[in-house]
Formats: sequence, structure tokens, C-alpha cells
Amino acid sequence: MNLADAGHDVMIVDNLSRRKIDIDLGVESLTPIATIGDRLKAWEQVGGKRIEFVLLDIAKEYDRLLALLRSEKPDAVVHFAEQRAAPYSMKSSATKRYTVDNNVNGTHNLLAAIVESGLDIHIVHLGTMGVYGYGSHRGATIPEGYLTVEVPQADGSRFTERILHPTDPGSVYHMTKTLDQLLFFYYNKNDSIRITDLHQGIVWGTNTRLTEKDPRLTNRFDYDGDYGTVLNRFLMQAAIGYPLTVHGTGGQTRAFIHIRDSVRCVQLALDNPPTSGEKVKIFNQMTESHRVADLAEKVAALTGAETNYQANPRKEAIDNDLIVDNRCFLELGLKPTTLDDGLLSEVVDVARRWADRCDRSRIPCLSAWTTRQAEAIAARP
Ligand code: USQ
Repeated sequence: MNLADAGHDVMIVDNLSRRKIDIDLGVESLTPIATIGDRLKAWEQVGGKRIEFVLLDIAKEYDRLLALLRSEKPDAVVHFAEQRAAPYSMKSSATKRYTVDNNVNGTHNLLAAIVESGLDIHIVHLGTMGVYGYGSHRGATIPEGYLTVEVPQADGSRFTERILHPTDPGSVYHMTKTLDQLLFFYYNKNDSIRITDLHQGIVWGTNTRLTEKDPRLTNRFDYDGDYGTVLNRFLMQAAIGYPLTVHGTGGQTRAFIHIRDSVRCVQLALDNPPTSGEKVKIFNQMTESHRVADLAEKVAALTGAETNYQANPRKEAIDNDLIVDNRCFLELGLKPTTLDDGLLSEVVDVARRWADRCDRSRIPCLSAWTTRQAEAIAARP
């Protein structure tokens, strides 16, 4: 909607798999989500430029994808077509395999189809900050994708090289995004495909200026243990009087971005494509870093919620540092929306409005990274 509003011709290509996963998991977005047909109609009714829709699975229907690229000749493809939840990817062998099949094939099909079409199409891909990993970076600033390293030689001399920052995925989901990064590196080198990879942090907030125009345009609000992300979960838990679910000590530090900034960043990336022959552009799409325990404390102070420190279902560092360079977007004009009491309260208000749709039994995160974590969850009081 943001792109259509800015005057672009927009076509959604989607297999609607997220709706199917809701059915499989037996859980729904806290906010009611209209059918895709009703959403497109609502957008036209509020005066938005018509958005086309094609039902297509890019991970499985290669020939249709290629034919679509050939007929539409898009200037750019914004690639959001990946299974995006770390806990879902770690639920079972089936969800691990689905996540790898869907994410890696989807990305590779898109790249191969662009090469076969012969068209010069800019890919803007939604990657993740999790590509860099959350071990200790020993106080070093995480650069935007590339690291300059010195390589010692046997004769004592050294040379410097700019390499992709080493990857350190923390889940099967995050691993697929590190594989995407290699696919991009290769197709950019071999076929000169122009690519921008957005290493996005955890999104928080609910609405944007445009989703507020009609209730049928509202965003998903995932609160369940598989798809809900930490800050929105805490705000929703506070809204319904459920103790905030902090995993482990809460010393995990993560990068965050408000949904309005996320939408703005995609637009900035499209408006500033790499030039022909330029290597993959990597932007750190985040505006601030926070410790999980600090977020819980902030939400508790704002709402009076209680906090429940509980056995961590994930195999992850107890605490970590996270200093991130995000100059690329700031230099392109992004004005960061940082954690603000008003915006936090807005999320609590949305959650209160739909509180009766919440199934409290689906709040705990039960997807365990290994049997060790599964045993710890089972032993929770
Ligand atoms: N956490 C809690 N309590 C909860 C939920 C999560 O303490 O109730 C902790 C987790 O253990 C983890 C941290 O909060 O240490 C972040 O978890 P999350 O579920 O908010 O985020 P994550 O699994 O990392 O994934 C989310 C999105 C993913 C995106 C990623 C960006 O689902 O699509 O790529 O954020 S990032 O984390 O920067 O890699």
C-alpha cells in the first residue's frame, strides 16, 4: 500500500501460506484479518491506486513465475516470500524442512527466473539481523554486510580484503537467510543481478498511516509462541494481565525497528537501487538495540505488568552485546521512530481492543531448540 500510495504500479504475488499455517497451528492473528479479496477492495475504496494480485507459489511454480516476470517486466521485486518465524522453523523436522524448502527454493527460483528472463530487475530482499548472530561481537560494531579483514601470510606479510560478514545463524529460519546471502553473492557476481539485502531487526508496532484507513487493512498481530515477536508479545501480555514471558535472564540484546520505519526503508531501498555491476547492497534495517529484560522492565513500568523469568526454549547466548552500524538508511533520510511511551501504549490499546480473541494457552513458547531445552520447558513450574 505504501508503494502504491507513492505512485508505483504494484502487484502482489503470494501463495497465502501464512493463512494456511494459522489453520495448521490452530491459532489466529489477534487482529482479525480480512480475505485478500476484501483487503484489495478496501484499499481501492479508501482511494488507493489499484493493486493486482496473483496466487502463485514462487518456491514451487517456477514456470509461472518466469512467465509472470516476462509479461509484467517489473523494475523491481520486493522479496518477502519466506517463512519468517524462528520458533516455527524449530518445531519439528517437518517445519525445519518446510522452512528450508520454501525459503531457499523461493529465493533461488526468483534469481534463476530473473536471469532466464534477461530482464534487469532489482531485488529488494527482506533479510535479517540474525545473519550476524548473537554471540559476543566483543564490542565491535557490526558493519552493513561487509567486513574488512587482514589476512596474515606465511612470509609475515598481510593483505586486506572486504568479505561478507561471517554468519552465525541461531535457528533453521535464520540459517535460510544466511543461505540467501550466498545465493545473492553468487548471482550478483555471475549474472550482475542488482540486489539489496535488508538485514532487518525485530519489528514492533501494529499500524502504519495507511493500514489505519480501514479496519479491513489492519496488519496481523501475532501473539502466539511460534509467530509472536518479543516486544509486541510483551505489550499484548500486559494488555490482558498475563505475566511477561522473559526467556532465561533476559540478557539477550536484539535490534528493533518500528513497522512504519520498516515500510519506509523498503521504499528508500527501491528508490536507491544499486548501479549496474555494483555488488550486493546490504543495509542494516534497524533503529535501536535493547536487552529483552530492559524491554520487559519498560513495559512493566508503563502498564504495571508482572514479569515471569522462565526456562528458555532456545539455545542462545545468555547475554550478548550488539552495536550496529545503520548509517546507510540514516544517510538516505530515515528519521528513526524509537521506543516511545505513546507508541508502546498504542500497541497495548490495539491488544486490549481484541483481547477476547486471545487464546491464553497459545502464549507460551514451546518450540524447543534441542531436547535439553524441551526438558527445561517441561520442568517449568
Ligand atoms: N523472547 C523472550 N520472550 C518471548 C519471546 C522472545 O524472551 O516471549 C526472546 C527470545 O528468546 C530471543 C528474543 O526475545 O532472545 C527475540 O525473539 P523474537 O521472537 O522477538 O525474534 P526472532 O526469533 O529473533 O525473530 C524475529 C522475526 C524474524 C526476524 C528477526 C530479526 O520473527 O523474522 O528475522 O526477528 S532478528 O532478531 O534481528 O534476527
